[in-house]
Formats: sequence, structure tokens, C-alpha cells
Amino acid sequence: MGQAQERPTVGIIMGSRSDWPTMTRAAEMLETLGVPFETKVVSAHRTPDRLYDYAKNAKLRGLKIIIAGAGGAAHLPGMAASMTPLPVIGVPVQSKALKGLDSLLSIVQMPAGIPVATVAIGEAGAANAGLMAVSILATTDDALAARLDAFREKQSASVLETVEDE
Ligand code: RP5
Repeated sequence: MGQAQERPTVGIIMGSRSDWPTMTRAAEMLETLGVPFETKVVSAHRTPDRLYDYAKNAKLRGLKIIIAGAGGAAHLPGMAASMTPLPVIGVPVQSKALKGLDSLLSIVQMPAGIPVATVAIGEAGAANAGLMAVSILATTDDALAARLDAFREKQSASVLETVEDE
């Protein structure tokens, strides 16, 4: 898994190594925009003690945002959010049985009191989770805000105005 060198400000956690092909899209966005991050496998049900330690110490270690991806009965984002004051962005990983609808509903339907900012199912959601983390950090980081503006301008320029004839 990718790992930036500087002290991480974003923690990308996921319930299983099998989530990495999805969660790598969040990492790619952070890398592109120059945000230091870390990636870890932290399962709510297989490694609950690891989750407790991670969430309880996240702020103390200097993290500013957590991106948490999980599939199926996806407790990870909500449980992480319950144990840290940091903003948590939840990524519903596409499951085999229910194509991620289970993941989506179990992440998005948080009862009032502990929020999880939930993005779309799968790779698009993971990419947007990375960009959402950048947007939040950019509110207090002018250099990052400028890089995000440039990223968006480049994206706009890459969208063709017309459909070319073959
Ligand atoms: C969840 O169960 C993980 O987030 C993953 O999406 C799903 C399946 O995990 P594996 O059985 O592939 O490890 O906890």
C-alpha cells in the first residue's frame, strides 16, 4: 500500500486488504494534491482493539481527517467516528453479494449525534473521499487551495466540448 513520507494528516483505513483496490483511489488523489497520508487495515469486527487504539490516538498523532472504507455490514466508519472528534469520511466498498448497497446503507444511516460524511459506492466514492479531505484541509491551507483550483481547472480543460466524428 502507498505511504507518503511526511507526517500524515489524513488516515486512510479499511476493513480488509481486499478493500485496497478501491481505497487506492483516495490515496492517489491525496498523492496528486500533495497531502501526506497513511494507509492501514483496521477491521471493526476482526481487529476491534486495533480500531480502538487507532481512533483514540488519531488526533494526538496529528491526523486531521480519517477516510474509512469498508464493505458489507460496514461498521468501521461509524465506530471510528464514535471514538474520535476528527471528521470521518466513509467509503462504501462494493460488496459481492449486494453490490455495495449494504455497505452504503450501513455507513450513511448514522443516527443523530455522530456524523459520517458518506460518499458514493466504490472507486468514484473513494476518489471523492480523497478530494473531500483535500477541500476540508484547503480551508486553512492556501497553497493546498491553489493546487486544488489548478486540479479542477485541468479537469475542466480535459473535458471535450464536442463529440468528434470517428
Ligand atoms: C469488510 O468485509 C471489509 O471491509 C471488506 O470489504 C469485506 C470483505 O472482507 P474480506 O473477506 O475480503 O477480508 O470487513
